[in-house]
Amino acid sequence: MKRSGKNIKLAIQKTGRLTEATLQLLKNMGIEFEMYKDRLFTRSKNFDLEILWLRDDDIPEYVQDQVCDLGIVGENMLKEKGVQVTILERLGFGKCRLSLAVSEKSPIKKIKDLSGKKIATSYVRSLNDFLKKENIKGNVIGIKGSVEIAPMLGIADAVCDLVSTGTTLRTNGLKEIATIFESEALLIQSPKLEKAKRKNIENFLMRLQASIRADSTKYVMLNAPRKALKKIQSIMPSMSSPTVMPLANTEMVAIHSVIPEKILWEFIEKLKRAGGRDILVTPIEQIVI
Ligand code: PRT
Ligand code: ZN
Repeated sequence: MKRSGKNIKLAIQKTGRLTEATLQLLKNMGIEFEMYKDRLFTRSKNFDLEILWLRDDDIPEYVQDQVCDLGIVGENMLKEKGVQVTILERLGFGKCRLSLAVSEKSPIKKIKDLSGKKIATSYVRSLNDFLKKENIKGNVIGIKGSVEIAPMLGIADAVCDLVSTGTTLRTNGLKEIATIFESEALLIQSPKLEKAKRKNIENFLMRLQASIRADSTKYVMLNAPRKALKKIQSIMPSMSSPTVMPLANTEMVAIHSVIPEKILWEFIEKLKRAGGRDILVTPIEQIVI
């Protein structure tokens, strides 16, 4: 594919917790590229796009400094680096929270008790911002990796780290006392974007949003007695306008609708109670609005 000035550079995590979901998202967007083992950057075969494979820590600055036009990175990393970039989309994966935790036996119960205490973290900026906002004078100890063992080693009274399932904290005899912020993966854009790239980014974003929308919804089809139609329409989520079609049996109708995945089972139970039957649920590939 011929490259032009509209070619966009996207930074993604090379290997880590965001990589698999990021690659799945690009695949759902129909963007094809070769996977190399020792890759630094890859060109898409069917979209004006170059992918740069980076450590997640480097992505915010690369996007801020226009080395890359776009990046996919955790909100936690963005906050920690304090960069100036534009958030284009929240991506719904890589969800976690930055939390404060102490040993289960610790006398520290609430954030005010952290005054004068040693807190180990690799999120020094985020923790300092939080302590300042809460007007607490803590002693922040910056360490890289394995923060959760700091209290056991006697080098800190508390830790500030990312948590998703909470297993790591529990395994190390720690309990959360406060959440500093919640985080998920974001699509970010360089603050100064070359004009020639704008249209291409619009197309990229349209595909991405269509994939995200489709990912969180299902297509539901069912048959129901015509007399149950009013009741069934009343239980449809407000944003969906169902398609209603006659059937050979004139007392029955077929109803099709797009339903948010998170309410799917609750919705199916209601449908059945209202007289719906032969309920089919299928995935949706894209929703372009
Ligand atoms: O090599 P590179 O620098 O690119 O990767 P990395 O090792 O620094 O980052 P990585 O791959 O661990 O995480 C990338 C991003 O995933 C983070 O910046 C977050 O946005 C997101 N994320 C989501 C998480 C977690 N969940 C998570 N649980 N990042 C880290 N963790 C760690 C946490 O630090 C702790 O050690 O997992 C442990 C806790 O997990 P639970 O499930 O036991 O609570
Ligand atoms: Zn990292």
